[in-house]
Amino acid sequence: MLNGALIGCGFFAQNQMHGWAGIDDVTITAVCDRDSAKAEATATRFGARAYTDAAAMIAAERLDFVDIATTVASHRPLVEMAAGAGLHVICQKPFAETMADAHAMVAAVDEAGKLLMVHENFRWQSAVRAAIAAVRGGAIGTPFFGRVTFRSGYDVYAGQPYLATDERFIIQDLGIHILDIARALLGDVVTISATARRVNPKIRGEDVATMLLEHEGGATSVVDCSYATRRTPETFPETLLEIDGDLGTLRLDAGYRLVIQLEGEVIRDVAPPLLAWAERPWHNIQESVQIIQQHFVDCLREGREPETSGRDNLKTLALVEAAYASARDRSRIDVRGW
Ligand code: NAD
Ligand code: 89Y
Repeated sequence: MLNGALIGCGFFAQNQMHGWAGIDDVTITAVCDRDSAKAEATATRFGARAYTDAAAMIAAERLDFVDIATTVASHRPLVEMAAGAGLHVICQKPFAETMADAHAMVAAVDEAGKLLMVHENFRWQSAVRAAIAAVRGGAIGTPFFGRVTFRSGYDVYAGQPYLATDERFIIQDLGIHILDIARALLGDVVTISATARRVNPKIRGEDVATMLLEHEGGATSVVDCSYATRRTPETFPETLLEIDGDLGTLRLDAGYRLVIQLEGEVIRDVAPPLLAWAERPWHNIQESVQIIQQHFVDCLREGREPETSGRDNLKTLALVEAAYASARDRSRIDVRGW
């Protein structure tokens, strides 16, 4: 049995707790939030002990890992604290506010000889996973072009009010996932250029971003994100895909419809299951939470690095940082060595 503890009992952490409840051989024995009401509510809901101080919780509990579900500013101190206590770590995205913080966290957990996984869950959504498996399995030959797109007018600010007030919005919050999917499909990135703008006058950061990526294998992709797109049907929170290969094309269309065209056309329904605790339209994301957490447990058991490890996530985070720099300077940025 693995003993874990959750740090941060806010909006998204509830999904993580449900996810853990669905995984065998893991118990979340304790939860912690600086806000005692949130800690108590989550502890009561899921049957754990409540704390308001992460250091006190780590000292008092016998833990194998911590699952950090706080917003980005607290990630580095919490990851370093957990590493210092010799624990395995999962940390929510965005992993860090700077590349220096991200590298420091990877080094701290490495020095402790423990596993560090970033909760970069979009590439683990079952529909996206089906597309990744097909592309990696050679279903359309060698890919030379990709479009990875997320356009929505869904009110994300209601559940996550900080998204309306933070200086950075869509690239750091959502684009990070979509860039990560582009990497998962087409490989690591050499250069990126981006434009970004704010359409909704009521928020502080950018809510539209369009990014052009050159991948190591020679493919080009367009990664485009918007929370200012009003359309019917509303596709939140689906990521749509179009990948051209030298043998054929693959699309992940709205409604979780996977289309592979070679001589003929194969259409598969890859809609995610509605888990007992999940709610539409979030069920797609909620299922991926359980899948990525199961992946972490499998990696711990088998002694291997998670696909979405801290080290791997440095490459996704570099794209986020470079996208902001490119949009600001109107430049094209080589991210190798970031
Ligand atoms: P939230 O503000 O609702 O919850 C964060 C909680 O952490 C708060 O209750 C806060 O009191 C607590 N906290 C902060 N610092 C702490 C500390 N040092 N010790 C103890 N508690 C602390 O935020 P949220 O919307 O749940 O988002 C949390 C993270 O999850 C963000 O980084 C966000 O980007 C991410 N998120 C990920 C997904 C996904 O699909 N992967 C979806 C939504 C949000
Ligand atoms: O915070 C974001 C995430 O990670 O997935 C969707 C989201 O909740 C809003 O953009």
